[in-house]
Amino acid sequence: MARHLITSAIPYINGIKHLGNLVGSQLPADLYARYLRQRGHEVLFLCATDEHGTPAELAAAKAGKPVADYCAEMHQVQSDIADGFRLSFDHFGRSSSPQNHKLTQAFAGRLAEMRLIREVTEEQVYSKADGRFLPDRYIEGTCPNCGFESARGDQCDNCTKQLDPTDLINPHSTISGSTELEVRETKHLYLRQSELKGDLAEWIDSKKDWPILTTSIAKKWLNDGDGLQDRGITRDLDWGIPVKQGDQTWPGMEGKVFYVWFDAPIEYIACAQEWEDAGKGTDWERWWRTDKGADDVIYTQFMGKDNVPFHTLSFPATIMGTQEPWKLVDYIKSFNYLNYDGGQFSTSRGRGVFMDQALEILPADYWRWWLLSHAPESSDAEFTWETFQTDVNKDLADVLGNFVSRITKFCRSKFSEAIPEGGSYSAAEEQLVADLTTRIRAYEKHMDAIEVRKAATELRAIWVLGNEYLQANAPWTTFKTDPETAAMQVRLALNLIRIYAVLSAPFIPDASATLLAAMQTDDDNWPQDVGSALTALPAGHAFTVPDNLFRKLTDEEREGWAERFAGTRD
Ligand code: B3M
Ligand code: ZN
Repeated sequence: MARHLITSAIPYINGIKHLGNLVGSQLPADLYARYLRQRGHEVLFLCATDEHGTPAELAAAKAGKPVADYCAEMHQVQSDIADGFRLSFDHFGRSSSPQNHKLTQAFAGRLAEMRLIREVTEEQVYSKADGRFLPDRYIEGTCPNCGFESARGDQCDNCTKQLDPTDLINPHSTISGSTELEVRETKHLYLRQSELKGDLAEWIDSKKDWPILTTSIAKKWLNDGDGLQDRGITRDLDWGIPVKQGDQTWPGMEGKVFYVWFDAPIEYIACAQEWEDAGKGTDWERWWRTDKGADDVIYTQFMGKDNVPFHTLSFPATIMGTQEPWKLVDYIKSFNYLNYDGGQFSTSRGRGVFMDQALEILPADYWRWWLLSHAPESSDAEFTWETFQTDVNKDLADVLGNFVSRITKFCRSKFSEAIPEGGSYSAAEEQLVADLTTRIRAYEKHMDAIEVRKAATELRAIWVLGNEYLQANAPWTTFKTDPETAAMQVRLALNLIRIYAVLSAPFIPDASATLLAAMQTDDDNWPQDVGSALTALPAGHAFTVPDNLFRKLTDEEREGWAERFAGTRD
């Protein structure tokens, strides 16, 4: 058994995330965490809200609230929605926590000690109309790299290039829209990450098993020439982690805060401290310090592709630069984008389905199944209401749901609400055991490798095996001439429900719990040996017929939803 540290990219505090965000980090991370726990591993699964920087300030201003209040409220909102989607974080922290303040300041202090921080008098864009500097998202313009017209001051969303506000062509203030901008001097701290280029290149090169999406983005910016240029880690903003060391000021840095992308990944570490301080666990350093036992931790990060440069270059540079025994990530699972009905999900335009709205219209499992089985791994994927309706109806209602309802109802009507005795297996059952074994081993292999779509395909095929078995062996027909054999077939199929509940739990945890409850068992042991797993529920074991597991989505619903989510969010 191993110890697995899992983190999902921490969502910005500035509003409720859409389904594209969800499937790009939190949801697959949850799938993996649930699976590893089921397989008996020790798991620490952490996520948090990313509360600093311009996204937080801008959203709070729009909501007309003090930014601290806004963040506290939105943290609760995001936390409740995460619960709604059954995201099984061991802790859902906050990057604005006192733990992260202290740790971020300590990292900066240590990096300065290692001579990896330099002070730079730099030119920043100042807006006269707004009476302030315009860092990061306070400014937008055309990307000098790809020509995208809405590139932000810190990164282009289209080509993922990290930018400085002064790089933008035809920039404007996102506060006032003003284009009356001028360049003024201000002093900032820079992380000398270029010094670490050799170490980073060697480290990334050693990661032969990483997804190509991850390494290609990392290498692109590593070798791009300016991809690894020294970057400012401080900002002229009010809200954030003050640039100082505890009570001590950092000369020349009065009134400045750390850049959100400096403190956000450090929150992965601080979150473990928060987890311990909240009384949910002990010894957080055992997960994060290689001198305190974390050398045998396997650390996996989940994120969308736009976050890859920060996790393959900037954050590792922060960690390596300290020359302290912090745990580095072992595997980075990154995702492409999920598009929405012929375009992009858009938070600013309210286009697409947002997490709260999704839960208003359907329970979590419907979304979890569809999103995970369409995870944008090898390329971008697209959500359409047609495919959502078709796939959910087919996979969940026709295949899994139908199997369960057919066999439980049949048993109730012809035998009783208890597992019947029946005779011994014939060739068809032996074949089914063999087929299930092959497919379950393949499912495990894909889950171990975090091949989300392949795992979903295999799970669906495992469900199909049960239906095909019932179809071919038709206990309802057998029953007329050979009730003994029919009883054996039913016993096997009812046991298969328990196995389905166990295997499906990482994808559809609520349905899984419903099935175990219906089968009146808390035996959630993984089917290591399929033959014996099919005897877990003995003859005479009582069960109940579960309510309809999944309902079918109607054409009227589909049309209504397509219309409702086409435009701006209400
Ligand atoms: N908050 C960006 C995002 O939500 C950012 C991730 C931080 S991970 C340390 O996509
Ligand atoms: Zn670009």
